[in-house]
Amino acid sequence: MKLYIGNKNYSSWSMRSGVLLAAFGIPFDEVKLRFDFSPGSEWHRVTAGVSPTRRVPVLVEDDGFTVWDTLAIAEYLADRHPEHAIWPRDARQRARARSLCAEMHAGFGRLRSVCPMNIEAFFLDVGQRLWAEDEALRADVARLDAAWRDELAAHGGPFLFGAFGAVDAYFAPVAVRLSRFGLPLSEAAAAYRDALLAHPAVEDWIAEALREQDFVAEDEPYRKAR
Ligand SMILES: N[C@@H](CCC(=O)N[C@@H](CS)C(=O)NCC(=O)O)C(=O)O
Repeated sequence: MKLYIGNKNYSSWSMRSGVLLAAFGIPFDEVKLRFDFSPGSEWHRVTAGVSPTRRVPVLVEDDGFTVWDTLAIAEYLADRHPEHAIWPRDARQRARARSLCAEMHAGFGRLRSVCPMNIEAFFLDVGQRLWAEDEALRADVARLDAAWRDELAAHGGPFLFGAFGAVDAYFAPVAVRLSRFGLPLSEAAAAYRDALLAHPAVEDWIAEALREQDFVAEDEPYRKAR
């Protein structure tokens, strides 16, 4: 099985699937494609052959079977690996974990657009300015904080439903955004953000992102160069 991903420094969607596979020790080969959207690039050549949406991540089985959406990848891995509690075993908790993943998948638009994932860079001044000026950003973070607090209080942490699962892999890139932009959180949510950043699969992803030392202008609203 292969997982095609983008730059680890920038690709929040790739991080969700990559961290999930690594956290559960599911074997796979990683194929990293640089975010280079210029005509004729390797990105265009390879994604055209494997990804119906030309986006990453995309999971490709050895027989060519393809799954091209992170929620579907989580479900597929859970189906293929029932030995792993990728979703909570309890039906009600599982429904809530899936609701949170769906909310992350489709929501938090302001946080995602003004605080893009950029693992190697800290934008604390930008974060402070945005926090003061941007009501929609504050609303996104307030909702995130409340959602996290509810599950942490119900299940006792350190992850949302106790042990690390798909929903936590889903929020790992958000933990990076919150920390890189220094956005304020409640004590409980901050502890969860830190637990996410300290999970070995997340730490490994971050370490590899730091080794990339790349600069993709399209993903850099706040820097002109590295
Ligand atoms: N809904 C998709 C979103 C994937 C996505 O937007 N991936 C970005 C990288 S983080 C991408 O491939 N962008 C390239 C492009 O838009 O051409 C998923 O869940 O995987």
